[in-house]
Amino acid sequence: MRGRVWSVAVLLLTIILAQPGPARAGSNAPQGLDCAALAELAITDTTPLAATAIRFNDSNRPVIPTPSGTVALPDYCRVRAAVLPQINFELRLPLNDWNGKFFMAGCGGFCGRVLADRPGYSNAINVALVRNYAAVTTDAGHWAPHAADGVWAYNDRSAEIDYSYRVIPEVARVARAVITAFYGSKEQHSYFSGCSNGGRMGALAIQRYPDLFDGVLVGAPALDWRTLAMYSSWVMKANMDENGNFVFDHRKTALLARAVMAHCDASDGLKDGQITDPRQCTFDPATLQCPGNDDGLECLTKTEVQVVQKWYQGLPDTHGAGWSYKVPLGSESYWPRWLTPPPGRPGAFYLFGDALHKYIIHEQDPGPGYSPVDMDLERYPVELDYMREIYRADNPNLSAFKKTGGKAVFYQGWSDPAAIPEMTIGYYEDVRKKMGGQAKTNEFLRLFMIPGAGHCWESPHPSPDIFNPIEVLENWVEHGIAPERIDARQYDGTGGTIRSRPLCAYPGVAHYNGTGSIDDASNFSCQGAVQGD
Ligand SMILES: [Ca+2]
Repeated sequence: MRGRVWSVAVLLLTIILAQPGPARAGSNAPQGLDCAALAELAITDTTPLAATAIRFNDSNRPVIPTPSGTVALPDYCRVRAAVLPQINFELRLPLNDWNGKFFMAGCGGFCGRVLADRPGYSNAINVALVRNYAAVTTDAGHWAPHAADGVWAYNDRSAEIDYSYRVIPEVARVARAVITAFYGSKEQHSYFSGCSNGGRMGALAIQRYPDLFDGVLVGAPALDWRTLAMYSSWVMKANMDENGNFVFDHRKTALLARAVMAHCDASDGLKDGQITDPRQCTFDPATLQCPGNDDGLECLTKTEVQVVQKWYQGLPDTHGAGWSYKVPLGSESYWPRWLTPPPGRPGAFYLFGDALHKYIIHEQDPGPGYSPVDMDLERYPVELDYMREIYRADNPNLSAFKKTGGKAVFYQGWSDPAAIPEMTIGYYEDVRKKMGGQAKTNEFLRLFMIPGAGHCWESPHPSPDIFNPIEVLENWVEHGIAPERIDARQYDGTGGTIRSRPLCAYPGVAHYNGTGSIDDASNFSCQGAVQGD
């Protein structure tokens, strides 16, 4: 139903090879090639495919955790290949009961691995496969030992372009060709889903390739790698002493988290261990300062107070470029992983920032001898403009996507110290302005802010954040049910629900109706949504 490029070679081979095969079990069986025969497909700019039928029995069938509980993985045809020059992907095609739909996953961080199975990770595709999607995931054009590695991009413009955007239409093109060859028909609906860099890919998909997908899920998007490079430099410098050592003791994050929650919890009108919108609260860490020159785990030193004050105040806009991104209040419990690592550990955000600065965000990469702390934040970083244009996914003009009937659901944790909430909200505000106001934006794009949630796959968080985004998007695309609120749950670790709470289409927020349990979403309504413009 969408415009797409078809390889003549595929169609010819499909006609030649699509002899009637042995009857397959199950309903809605594929009408095209056998799985193994997919290896013979010739597709433009694609290395030969490897195709294997993966069948399970009752004793070895994997069970996949999903937001709706655990579900058994269906038998599938596994297709692996590379689009030239080296974009690797894995496509999984249900052997029976294909739902007639196509799902593509984006990849997190700087990608570099094909991670079809990793539970909860946005690169993984089993969450779609168990819904009988034909589902594909990719490494975005390079191999890397981990998602924070950037060496692959060292003065390699081709790899950088593949990683940024070329991967999206190319993998979709080849996956669609294989799907059509296998099932004997095109898909009826198509979806893209990603978080972090995968969210950036989703945003880029609706900006650059508006007719590629019917529905797109965009989680905590890394919309602008230049801003995140500057932000990483700034949070790192703010936390360093003159000898280059980190100042803030990671063991004090719990103390700080408790103090912020105690101070800000009621700012939303409900003392419930959640901060609905951190912008409604200000907190001065000096209230935790140790007396005199004391130090101890139950108070902050003067220099630690200064670090946290800088982080909460935000990256100074010393050059008029409009950056004032802050480390969000309420994100403290995630800091040891991202910003305040234990001794000997680098901190995930510093790892990403380091690779960004060395290999990814400069037109001429400075390489391994450079560090984020070498960046001069007092002047406009003209040297980052060139690569910014290659990576950025912040174009608010979504007219073409809206015109095709496409739908997009954005989601973002309010306590995400990596993909900063204000960057996502800032982009949403730009879209709302460009697209003619709230009502017109609501017709095709909605943003859901998640109180208490950190970055993407760190879920579950200690707050109601469990929902099934695919289901939300399916309902909108296929049944015209636009999401006004999403009732999210918080699990107790054994499958039971501790509490539920609505997530509201931004700028709406969950408001307690005044009666009944505050742990039950049905006692809340979404309020504060802007009407009209
Ligand atoms: Ca509260």
